[in-house]
Amino acid sequence: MWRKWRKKKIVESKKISEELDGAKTVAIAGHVRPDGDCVGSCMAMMGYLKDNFKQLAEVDVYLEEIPDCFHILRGVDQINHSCEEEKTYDLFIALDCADKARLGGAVKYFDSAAHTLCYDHHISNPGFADKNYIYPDSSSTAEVIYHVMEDDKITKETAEALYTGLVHDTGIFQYSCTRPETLEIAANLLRKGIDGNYISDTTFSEKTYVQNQILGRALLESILVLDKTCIVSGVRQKDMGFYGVKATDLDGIVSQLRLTKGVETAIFLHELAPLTYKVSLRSKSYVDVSVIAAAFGGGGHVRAAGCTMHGTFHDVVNSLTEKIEIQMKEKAGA
Ligand SMILES: [Mn+2]
Repeated sequence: MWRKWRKKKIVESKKISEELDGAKTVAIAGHVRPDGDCVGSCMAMMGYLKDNFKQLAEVDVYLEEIPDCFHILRGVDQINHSCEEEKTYDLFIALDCADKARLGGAVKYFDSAAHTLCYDHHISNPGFADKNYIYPDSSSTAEVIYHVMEDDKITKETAEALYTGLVHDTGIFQYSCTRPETLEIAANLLRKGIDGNYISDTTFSEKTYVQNQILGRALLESILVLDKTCIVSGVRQKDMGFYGVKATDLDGIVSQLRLTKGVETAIFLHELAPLTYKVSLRSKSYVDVSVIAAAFGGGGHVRAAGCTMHGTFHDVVNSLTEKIEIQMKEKAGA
């Protein structure tokens, strides 16, 4: 079933107005540890539905705690961070979520909803909803859902949320997932009168003092392996305690590592617990890190992916570099 949906071109996906199908109550949720695309897409969808479909009695968003920088977006104060309440919805919309388990606590509303929809751009998404619109070539879920909205019904506030999603998943339109369509959408959103620079600076570029400190520490302690084509660094729990940083303060470190000249792949390990690491992987031009992350139970995109691994720092790095080396040898032999 999902394959049929997946094959559809984005221009052929129905507008969201046609998907509501008499629904009166809608729940929207993204993935655990929400990022800019996840928060932006959820806020944009909520805003668009509330602004244009007065017949909807309830439009509720469920997300875990969000980073402070996203508090500039309209509607974030209405996000439900708890999934305690027993409610059933006519329609559940999953956004930017590659698998059902990553919905976190909101999965119970997904399971009990009369109908479910999924909009996403993760290549690893198996299509877990009744209807799935998954476009791995899209830069972001914000890009996917822009196409199911009517441009003239997008308010300035919804445009700000969509733009945030684009900015975060493209690294301010720098990553290779940025395509002509992405910039066309960004242009349309800027025409709504939004302040694109302000959104990029406050939600993406700016770092707190401790974020810069931990970034500096990670860069200082990085090592080059695989004939200097792979850069590796990590942050241990005791370092996080020393600098007083949270997990979200580590966002962006792996991207900075990736920018090292001569490097194809960047590996960043965040120690979650003794012998347990959250692994972030990035590549520049040919290593498919989504395959490597998937081999260790994770997922993501061709140039950006992640997983959780167990073992010592060196064991984890060795397991990862072994897989990277296989791909590099294949490339060299090709
Ligand atoms: Mn995304």
